[in-house]
Amino acid sequence: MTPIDRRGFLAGLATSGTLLLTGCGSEDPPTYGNVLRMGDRFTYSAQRLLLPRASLAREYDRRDISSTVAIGNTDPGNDHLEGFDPVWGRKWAEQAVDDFRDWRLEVAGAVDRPGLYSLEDLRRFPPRTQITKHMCEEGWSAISEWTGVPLRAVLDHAGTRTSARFVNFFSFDTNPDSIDMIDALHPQTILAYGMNGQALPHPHGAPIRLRVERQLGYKNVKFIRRIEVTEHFVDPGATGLIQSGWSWYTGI
Ligand SMILES: Nc1nc2c(c(=O)[nH]1)N[C@H]1C(S)=C(S)[C@@H](COP(=O)(O)O)O[C@H]1N2
Ligand SMILES: [Mo]
Repeated sequence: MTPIDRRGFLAGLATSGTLLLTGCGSEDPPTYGNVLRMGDRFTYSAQRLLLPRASLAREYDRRDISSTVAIGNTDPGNDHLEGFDPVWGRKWAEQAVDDFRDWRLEVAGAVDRPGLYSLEDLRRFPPRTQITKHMCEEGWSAISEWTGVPLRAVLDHAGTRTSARFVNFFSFDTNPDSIDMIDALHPQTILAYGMNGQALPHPHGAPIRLRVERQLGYKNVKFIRRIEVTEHFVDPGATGLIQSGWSWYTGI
């Protein structure tokens, strides 16, 4: 389909259903305009039109939990691995020694109360536990139990402005990424500090990782140190995944 056909197709879907399409541009992913990113627009528009905004990813039973081998950059403190950041990688290694007692999550940007949160602070929010299937773009999947604080609670606490549209995540390795407010406020979107009943293991993203259950594996940023709320889409640059051809929106 050409982009024009897609637009017609989506408009058709919208008017035949209960949804009203108010403007063709309103559901464009922020990466729209880059010819390599045409597919993003289709997935994003289709999902944003067809799925209720708070539709939940499937949750499983304890007996479904599979043993998961951590993949990706499993050790941000290892300077031989791809994705090593000389400043933040060393900091991560230092903080890991005493179970991240000195770690603080920085929350900044379009918020009225920017601040720093310790793991203890995050554990004081009402937690959410969910057993979900992680689906890696490379083809494997694994079911695990994740416990953490709903991202929404932290965004509320920090006084996120109504003008905010994106939440950007920065990790201790070079893996910046972002999600839109619909995913950020989704009830299953959590900053996980626990996995399968234990503290989040180092290779799986300690001290905290994002769980964004309606997107593919690589959107689940591990080893988070900073969150920045923005009113506009920010391309994270050379180390961001979209520059190397990965879709920004990978709804499943
Ligand atoms: N910071 C960071 N987050 C990351 C990655 C990474 O290399 N660095 N890899 C991603 C990919 S491709 C996947 S599939 C999952 C893997 O999570 P796991 O190691 O817990 O299985 O983490 C994602 N989050
Ligand atoms: Mo992945």
